[in-house]
Amino acid sequence: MRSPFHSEQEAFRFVLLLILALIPVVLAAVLGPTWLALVVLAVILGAVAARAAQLHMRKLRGLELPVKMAPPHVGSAAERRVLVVANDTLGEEALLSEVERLASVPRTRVLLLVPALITPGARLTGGIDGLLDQARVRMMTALERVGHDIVVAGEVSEADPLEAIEDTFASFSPDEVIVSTRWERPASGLEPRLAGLVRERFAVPVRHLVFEPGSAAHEPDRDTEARYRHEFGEAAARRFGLKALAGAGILAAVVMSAVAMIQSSERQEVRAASQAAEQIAALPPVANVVALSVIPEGKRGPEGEKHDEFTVTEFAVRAGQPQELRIDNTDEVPHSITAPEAGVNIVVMPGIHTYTLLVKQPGRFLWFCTFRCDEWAMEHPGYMSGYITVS
Ligand SMILES: [Cu+2]
Repeated sequence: MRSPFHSEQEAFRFVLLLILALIPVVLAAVLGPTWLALVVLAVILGAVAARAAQLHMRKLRGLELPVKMAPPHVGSAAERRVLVVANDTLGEEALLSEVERLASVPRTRVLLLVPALITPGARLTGGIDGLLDQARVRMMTALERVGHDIVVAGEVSEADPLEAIEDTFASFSPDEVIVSTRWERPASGLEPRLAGLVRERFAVPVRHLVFEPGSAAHEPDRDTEARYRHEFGEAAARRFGLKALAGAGILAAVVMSAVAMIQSSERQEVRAASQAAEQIAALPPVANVVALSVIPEGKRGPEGEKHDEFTVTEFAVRAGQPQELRIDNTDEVPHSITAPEAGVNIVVMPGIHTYTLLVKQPGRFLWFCTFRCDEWAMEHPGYMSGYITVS
């Protein structure tokens, strides 16, 4: 795997940009809802992908001119090294005799490079072995036919043709490159524009030889070369552009469905909350008025003696909502409903009167009568004591 960066500085700049790009995502995640962070992340990823795609399409269209590589001459001054790049044209008699002719020149070494032309699909599905074998068979057949083992060597590469050529510049240092293709690119074969790409990248003479079945070598003129470059570059850029568009569409769909899911789950939470509120609202309303009596010696205690009582000692009210109590105090003296923690102190005068019970905070509060009446009853809920439950 080649490093995508050309220098340390470039890698550093990439890391810096990555951190800068993540800041808005983190901010959105901290300050806003989850979907916002997702949208920000998607926008940033989209921008990065769009820029990368733009650069890649420039490269495919050939607008990006790489720095030319000029390999040093290797071997004695008189030695000449020729790199022949071919794949689908290897069976052509005209190409083989051309290789033979080159190899017959004294002090000339020929390297036959056969890129296996592995498609991205084959790389993904692991079907590269078949393509490698095919390239190897073509190479072996050609070498056998040429026969000069001493001066002609062969090499099969599974890398992209241009990268494979670059690799041989490091190992073989050719003084000249010959790229052999057909006039039109077959389904699996070298692209005719490869010669132009090699010429652009490497500062050595590059010959483009075109072989068609049964005919001699042809060299396309400048106009044809330019057409190759344009047609294939445009076609590749268009294909890549379509794929990038499809990818962007898929990404957008994924993000949108994720946002929709998050929003709908948030909506469900809101709905659940409002349903709970409705359920509370739908509870039977607390009676407008609670009627009760105070009866001296009205209720027998567990020990058998009669005690003073409130006929209702459990009060359920809503926080902040006043509750009317209609109390018939049949005693001759006042009693009280006193709950200090709830801030309640209702003095219940003899006779029938209406009082208001109001508690602001929720909780369960003990109340008792503060008038000295029946001391036992004052300490026992259900008699002169009880609870106010506030919801
Ligand atoms: Cu009392």
